[in-house]
Amino acid sequence: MKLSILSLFLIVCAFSCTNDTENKKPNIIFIMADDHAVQAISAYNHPVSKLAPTPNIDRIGLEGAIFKSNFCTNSICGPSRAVILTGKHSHQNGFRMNGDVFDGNQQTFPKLLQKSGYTTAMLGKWHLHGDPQGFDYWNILEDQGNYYNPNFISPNPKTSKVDTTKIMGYATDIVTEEALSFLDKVKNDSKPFMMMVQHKAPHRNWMPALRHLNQYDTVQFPIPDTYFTHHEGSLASQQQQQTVFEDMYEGHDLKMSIKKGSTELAHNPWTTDFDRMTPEQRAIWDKAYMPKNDAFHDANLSGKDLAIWKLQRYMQDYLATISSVDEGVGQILDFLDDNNLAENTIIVYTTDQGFYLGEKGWFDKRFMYEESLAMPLLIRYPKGIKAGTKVEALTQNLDFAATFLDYAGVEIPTDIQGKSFKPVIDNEIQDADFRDAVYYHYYDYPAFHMVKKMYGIRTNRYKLIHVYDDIDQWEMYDLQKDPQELVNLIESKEYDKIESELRLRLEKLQKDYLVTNKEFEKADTALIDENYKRFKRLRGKPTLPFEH
Ligand code: SGN
Ligand code: CA
Repeated sequence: MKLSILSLFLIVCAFSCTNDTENKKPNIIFIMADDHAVQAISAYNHPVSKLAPTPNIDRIGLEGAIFKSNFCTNSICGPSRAVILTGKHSHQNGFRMNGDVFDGNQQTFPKLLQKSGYTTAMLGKWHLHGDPQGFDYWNILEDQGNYYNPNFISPNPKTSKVDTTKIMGYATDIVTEEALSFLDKVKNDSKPFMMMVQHKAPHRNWMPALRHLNQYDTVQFPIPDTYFTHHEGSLASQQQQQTVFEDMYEGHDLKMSIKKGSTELAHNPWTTDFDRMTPEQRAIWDKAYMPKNDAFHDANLSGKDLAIWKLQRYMQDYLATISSVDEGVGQILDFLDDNNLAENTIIVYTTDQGFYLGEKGWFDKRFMYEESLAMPLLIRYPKGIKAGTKVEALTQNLDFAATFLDYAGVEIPTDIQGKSFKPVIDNEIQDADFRDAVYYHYYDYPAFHMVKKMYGIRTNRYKLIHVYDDIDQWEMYDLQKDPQELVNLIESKEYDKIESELRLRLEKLQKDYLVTNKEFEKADTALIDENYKRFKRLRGKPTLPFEH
């Protein structure tokens, strides 16, 4: 009798405990890198990533879902982050460009999750100029963040003030350690958690961790077909300042030395990134870069060879910064496995927008072309997503907030403009029926890289863009026939009908998203001229510029 009472007790306990975990809302881990191109994640199979694989990030997609057509609404850092937090387009959340200040009092998905019982954390790059709200814990990189020995800002538990602390080490590793220590704190809690882990890497000026300084020295990356394009159909493309071989700073970006045998950096308008290193860190850095910089001086390159050398140096550094991000993702996945958390945790890997890895000759983002419009998105949730799922639906960063709320069983407020893509994953909606077109608007002109203001629409086959500031030009592309977006079809009679349909659909999208005329304000002409000159000056005189 004694035994059976005990067994009954154990059975009831086992049942209620299992039940408890089963009913527990999913934890959410949102990992976001900065400027991590789709081309540089091996799960997407691009030739570049085959030479620099990301096995841990890939695991998320292979064991869960990989999104093939995920796009941002405004290809720039702060604005993308604001869209993600609010589920609203830039003109609705008020953060249109990097210099804006995010109104932290507005509704965000972390606040809604926190209110519904989640423990929330925000770690790493924030870049919204204002303290994070809606988080139980936060520790953010100051402004853009630095790769070496970065400053972090966090609330002081004793006073109501915030503290800025310099933390010694490498930014990506520190953010990963912060994430692991938060997980350790909450791993046994009955409350679910939502943690945002936001890396600085692989943002400009691409400074790898000391252990990765020579990782890709011997790898030659493919040169994109469009590296030397003249941008025939696009005035905005002709007037940008983000061409690898013309606009990179030779010291700051390319880590070139002034001459053979010297460790002094070539042109570097601000030295902060290197000045933050300790003498020991700098010595390791110089030991790694000096032989390759000396070899460059010996080679005496010019013209196209020099332009190609610059691309290789850019790729080697950019991809090496991703190695530490991938290692960090691996550590988080291991932690989930070791602590029995994997099953009930939604883990997301994405970035704030796409990036150019030499396509069209460029680095940076901002344009509405595929490389910067597309955002990688990989999600694993063993309980709710079948391994090997591929999503072709036109999803957006605009949808993240609604999707997370949906998975958490929290009501999605009606003013959120994005849509949950959970029904697509659950096969309740077919990919093609989720969304027929995405809306885009970029405002940050005349800022860094001088990319003009533009808005537009992308369907699964076509793209229509209106560049509207000091130039007024429409561009249209057939992505099926011209995936590299080199032939502007706006004057083509053959496409007249499609163009009219796209214009109508664009107007309808603007109406639905509550876009008003005040969104199309132009920049001050004097400032435009001044900034063209200012950014060229900042760049310095590149080694042997050439006509191509
Ligand atoms: C810095 C970079 C730019 C970059 C912006 C915005 N210059 O100003 O190249 O476009 O950030 O990037 S740097 O020389 O300081 O690196 S964003 O991702 O934060 O929007
Ligand atoms: Ca970015």
